[in-house]
Amino acid sequence: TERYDAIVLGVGGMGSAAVAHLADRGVDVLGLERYDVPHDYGSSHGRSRIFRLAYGEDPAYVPLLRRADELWMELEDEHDEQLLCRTGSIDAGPADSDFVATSARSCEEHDLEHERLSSAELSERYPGYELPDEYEAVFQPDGGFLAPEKCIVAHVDRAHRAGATIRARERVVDWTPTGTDDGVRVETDHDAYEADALVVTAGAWAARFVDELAGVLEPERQVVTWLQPEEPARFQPDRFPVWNLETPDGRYYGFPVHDLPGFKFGRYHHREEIVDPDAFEREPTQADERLLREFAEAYFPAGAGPTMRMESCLFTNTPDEHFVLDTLSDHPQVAIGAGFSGHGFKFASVVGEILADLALEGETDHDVDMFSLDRF
Ligand code: PYC
Repeated sequence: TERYDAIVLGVGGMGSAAVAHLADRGVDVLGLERYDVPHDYGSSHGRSRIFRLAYGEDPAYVPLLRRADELWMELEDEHDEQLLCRTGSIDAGPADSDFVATSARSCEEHDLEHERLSSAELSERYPGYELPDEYEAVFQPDGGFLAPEKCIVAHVDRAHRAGATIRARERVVDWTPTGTDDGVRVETDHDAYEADALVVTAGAWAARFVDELAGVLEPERQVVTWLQPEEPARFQPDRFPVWNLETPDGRYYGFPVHDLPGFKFGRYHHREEIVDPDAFEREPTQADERLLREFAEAYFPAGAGPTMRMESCLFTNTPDEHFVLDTLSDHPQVAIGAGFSGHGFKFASVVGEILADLALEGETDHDVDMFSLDRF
């Protein structure tokens, strides 16, 4: 049986960062991935993920976002390829929008540069936006989008350079503790391994490996579309900040044209379909397309040209939509990064750092109290 200091179960957005941080600290680490590295079956594909510091979910995320930003910049410098494109970020909605108010509060409490714009001011500056007159926006200049597949490749490169072993197309069947607070044995469909510590970053599959997450995590089907704008110049990265938009019909989000034809957007919690990650309708349907097109025609009419592409992916939601970053109370040699609830990718760089802390020290200097497993 091969022996390692640490094993990381799942090498997607979060797992690749955890493997890189562990390897960088001189740890002999094995990363196990059931699919390819990177792959399209989970939550880290689709060419773009929003990065934003003004945080409408909760201002408590801002310190983690600042550290995530620093770590993305370090990774980008050493990888020599752009990972984060800074377009600025917009959070917009009706004047009574909680999301916009919390986004503004996160800027004020954490001293982030920002501007409040009326709908008319927003359209004048960024003409792709044609929101209702009474809508209001928060603009924060440091936001933008990450290229998720490139981020995974960059973390994997860093991990390899630091001596990590990563095996793709090897499915973990089960793990067992070998001691109360030290040691694990991991069985795969190819082999068995032992290690001092285990990090579980299995995305929508996490509850299969951690009983404490069963009944907490809900995998959800998500669909995004790319429409070819009628006015392409308005949807380029230098003229079209990434956005989250609260409407009476839910929250939507989107990106400028990047890497593929069309401008990409989706509805947060799309059609609210809780699914089995191994058995769901991956292929987008006409009903998916209708929902998204109706939105674009109402709020981004200059963007609502022909469909170029659609894709599905998975969210893994917790009941409060905050993450799980913790060790298991019965087995502190096991660290968990799970339940990112559709807004996690931007944090992957700092999540890797936190999971390495938890796996090696059992604790972290980052404030992760709100992500504890025992809150459920
Ligand atoms: O974090 O902005 C975000 C986001 C939008 C859709 C999913 N996540």
